[in-house]
This record gives sequence, structure tokens and C-alpha cells, in this order.
Amino acid sequence: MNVSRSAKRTTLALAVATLATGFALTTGSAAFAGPNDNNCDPGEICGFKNANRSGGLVDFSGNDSWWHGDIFRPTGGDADDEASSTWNRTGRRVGYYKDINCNGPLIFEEPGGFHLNLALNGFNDEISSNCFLP
Ligand SMILES: [Ca+2]
Ligand SMILES: [Ca+2]
Ligand SMILES: [Ca+2]
Repeated sequence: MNVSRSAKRTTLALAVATLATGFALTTGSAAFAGPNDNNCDPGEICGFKNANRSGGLVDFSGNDSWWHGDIFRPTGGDADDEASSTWNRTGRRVGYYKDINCNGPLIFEEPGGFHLNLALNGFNDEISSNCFLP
């Protein structure tokens, strides 16, 4: 009797697990839009490995004091001193800085602004942090 009850419980648990897996698969990326999800979504600050917002990206929802350890996705590679274009999809002005902790020379973007080729600004492969500006 105990064996039978245990078997039923296992079957139920499997059924629930299957449903949960199916749910996760069908909801897709839109339901999980957020930082570090491969997409430069509205509300995010993004740095791209290559010019013209290509070659993989890092996406932040706010200030980031050091881009080291943030990996361009899906291409790979550390973002610190490696970004070649940027896009500010937040509603606030953003500064990108050559040094960590938002220090050193900066360039800024208005809400919705972008830089397609940071080399034109002397900032290719230089950005190490970003902060909102007043
Ligand atoms: Ca995102
Ligand atoms: Ca970081
Ligand atoms: Ca730097």
C-alpha cells in the first residue's frame, strides 16, 4: 500500500515538473527581458563590442562602476575597455567614463541617444564604467 501511494506521488511530481518545464519553454525571452539577457531593451544602457551596435552587447539597468567581468553576449569577451558603440535606452542622461567608478574623461548620451562609432570620439575600447548624469 505504501509503495503504491509513493508511486502515485512520484507520478504526480513528474507531471508537475513537466508542466513547469513546458511553461518555461513557452514563455520565451520577452517574459524575462532584463539586464544581461542578450537584448538591448527599453530602459537599459548598452555597450557593444563592435561599431554600429553589433558584435554582442552588455546591457545594464543603471549605473555600473566597472565593466570588467561583464561579458559581451553572445559573442563573448570582457566589456571593460572593449566597447566600440553604445546606446542609452533609458529616460535619463548617461555618462560613459574611461575609468572605473565613473571617473576620468567621459562622453554622454541623452535619453535614447547612441554612439555608432566610439572611435570618432576617441573612446574606442576605453569605457570602464557608466553613471546617470543630472
Ligand atoms: Ca536586456
Ligand atoms: Ca560591472
Ligand atoms: Ca578604461
